[in-house]
Amino acid sequence: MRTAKITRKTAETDISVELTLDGTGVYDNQTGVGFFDHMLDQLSRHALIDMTVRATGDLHIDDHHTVEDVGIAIGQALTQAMADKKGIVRYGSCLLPMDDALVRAALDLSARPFLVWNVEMPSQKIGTFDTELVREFFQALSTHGGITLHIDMLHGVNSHHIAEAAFKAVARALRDALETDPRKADAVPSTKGAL
Ligand SMILES: [Mn+2]
Repeated sequence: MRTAKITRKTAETDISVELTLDGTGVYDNQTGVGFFDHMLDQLSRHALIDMTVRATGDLHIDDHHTVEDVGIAIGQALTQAMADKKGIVRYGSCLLPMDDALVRAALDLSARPFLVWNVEMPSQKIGTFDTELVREFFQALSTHGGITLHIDMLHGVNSHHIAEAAFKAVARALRDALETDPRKADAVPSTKGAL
């Protein structure tokens, strides 16, 4: 079983993340940011990664540090759980519709962090949540998970749908990329021999 546990404490946030990559999408995410919990639940459910997140952050300032630092911790946990990446498919992509929103995610578990973010949120807020924080989360996830991550919005008018479609698209792409390739289960999927 590929699992990881990360704890990360700073002056701004105190976070713990537990992941089981070969899970069934069982989740228990509590960050104090309701909409963000809803998005983390989607990530878990649609990647079939069991995920427990606890975060206590400086929400009296805003949600920024909490969302970014949870992204860092989940990225670190992914890196730890993937370990030597032996046998993984490595690449994944998904074109995901949610009502008006259509979002494409394509990723490479390359150990080369790179985020392409081509998403425009029509509103600044979803409830009390700042929509710009969705990008901050994926930037942190890409950097600390070592993921080349392209997220493109093809269509969308509702920010809740757009954000949720982005999380679900990345989740489905991650699920495929993390799967073991039975034709090459004993090898790292790179001509370099390492990722
Ligand atoms: Mn929703």
